[in-house]
This record gives sequence, structure tokens and C-alpha cells, in this order.
Amino acid sequence: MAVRKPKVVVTRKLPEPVEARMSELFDAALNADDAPMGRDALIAALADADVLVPTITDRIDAATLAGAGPQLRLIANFGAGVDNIDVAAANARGVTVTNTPGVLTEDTADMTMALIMAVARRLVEGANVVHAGGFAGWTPTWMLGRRLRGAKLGIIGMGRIGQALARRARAFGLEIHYHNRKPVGPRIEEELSATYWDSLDQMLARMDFISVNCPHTPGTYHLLSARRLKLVQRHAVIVNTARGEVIDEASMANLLEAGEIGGAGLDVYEHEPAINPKLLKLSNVVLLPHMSSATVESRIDMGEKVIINIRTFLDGHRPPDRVIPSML
Ligand code: 8YV
Repeated sequence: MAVRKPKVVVTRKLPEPVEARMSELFDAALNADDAPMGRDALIAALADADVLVPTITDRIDAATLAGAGPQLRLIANFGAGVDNIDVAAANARGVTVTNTPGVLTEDTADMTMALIMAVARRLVEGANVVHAGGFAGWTPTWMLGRRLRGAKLGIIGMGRIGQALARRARAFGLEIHYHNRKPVGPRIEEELSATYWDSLDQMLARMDFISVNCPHTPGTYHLLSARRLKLVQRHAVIVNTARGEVIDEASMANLLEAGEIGGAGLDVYEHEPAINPKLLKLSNVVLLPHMSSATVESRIDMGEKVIINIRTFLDGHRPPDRVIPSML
């Protein structure tokens, strides 16, 4: 008798090798035209699927989950951050949630470093001048940026990505400071020559560069609040490759516009894909379209992790990347 393959609904188009393998292993419903699923389509998918593979563009809240059928057992998120999913509500319905940590660490840290450099050295401003035909020749005092060597970098969230950023930043001569729920331990602190700040306020007031590398959770929403953003030095640069919701974007835009914060390099936004219109007008910001983990290698590795999580779970074992709400 033929064994029924599990129905796996994938909400967005994934790299070809990932989709090919999923189609071999599962009864996979793929999204060939890559249109984001609306709420109704998501509810229909949850009513039908054994496993859902969503991404950041799918909001799976308690109300959406209420329409899930009894066959739904796993949500295998294609992404490390799970702030798009109400994990507690899923677990309460007996649905396990997994994610894809680790495989996008290095690419995200690369892009964070690139944003630090791009803002400090006015990379996009300079390139735009050349493209617009405005390069009239070298002058000693034009397009001056700020030196990285010797500057202080404050990393908010010293997990995998924060540590990978610290390694890169050390090579550029930046002094490493960090704020985290708890210190990372003496061995890592020593390797990174990193200084722990229990007080985020104290750290913010002393840094030249500030990088957000913590997940978005109820506890980190607007961690960089209007009050805290006012503590930042006038010349300091804020970089965010984590989640927009961690910063009060409207307050940050106002302070950047007023010249009370030196610059910003942003890959993520509070109301993505919408961006505060004030930010679009500023020359001291570099804005990217949520692309820090966008490499061919990372996307294939993310797909591989999703498949491993599904297979392990369906074989009756604990999937390697199960998300535990208390860890968020
Ligand atoms: C992913 C990300 O591309 O994995 C994450 O948490 O922020 C991104 O880099 C996206 O989330 C995929 O769902």
C-alpha cells in the first residue's frame, strides 16, 4: 500500500534545489509565482497542511492559527527570526515551531560590517556623485568620513551574529563593547576583547557605532526608545540588520534629521516594507531592502535546515531547531 506523503505548504518561492528536494520528499505545494500569501490563503493552507513552511512575510498570529486543521503539526519557518509567528499559540495547539539559525550568521555579519563602513566612509554618497556625473576632481576637504580604527562599537545582542560582527570589527581596529541579557562568558570576552555593559543607557552614551543584533521579542520592542536614542552621541552611527521593531523608527528619523545622531545604516524597518519617508530624504543614512542574509549559499542552507527539521520531526524525533518560547 502506498504511504501518503506529508502535505508541506511552502508560502514563498525557494531556491530551485530546495524546492526539487522538497518535491521528492513531500507532497509539496510550492508557490511558483512567489506572490505573498494573503491572510485567507494562509488560513486555507493551515487548514490543509501537515507542515507549513512560512517566511517573514507571513504573519501567523493566534487568530490565523485558530483556523488550523488538526492535521497541522509543524511550522518550519524559513528564517532565523520567528517574530512573525505566535509560537506560544502554536504550541498551545500542539504545533511545533522550528527556525533556521546559524546558517545566515556570517552573511548577516558581513553586511552589518559593510553598513558600518558604508555610513562611516560615505560610500553610497560618493558612488551617487560619480554616477550623476558630479565628480569634478579630488579636493583635500571633500567627502570626508570618519576613521574606524580606534572607534568604539557597541553591539546590542551578543548572540551568534553579534559575535561574528565583533570578530570582523576587531580586524578593523574597532573597540568592542556589548550589551546582552547576560555576559557571554570569559573565554569569548577575552577572544573578542569585549567589554560588557549591564546598563544599555551607559553604553549608548559612549559609543561611536551602535549595532542592533538582538531578536525582536516583546522584551526588545523599542529597546532603542525615544528616551534612549537621545542618549546617543551626536556623531554616532546606528546600524540595524536585526529587526526594525527594536528601534523607535520615527524618533530615530527625527533625531537623524535634526543632526542629533550622526548617521544610520538600516537593512530592516519597523513597518516593513514601508520606510519612514524622512529617512529616504537623508544623505547620512544607507538604506537596504532587508538583504543581509541574501546570498545563494545562505538561502540554500536555510532550505536544507528546513528539510532536516521536517524530516527529523516526521520521523518522531525532536527537530534540531525547535523554538522554545521561554528562550525568546
Ligand atoms: C530572512 C531574517 O531572509 O532569518 C531571518 O530572521 O531576517 C532574514 O534574513 C527572512 O527572515 C526569511 O524569512
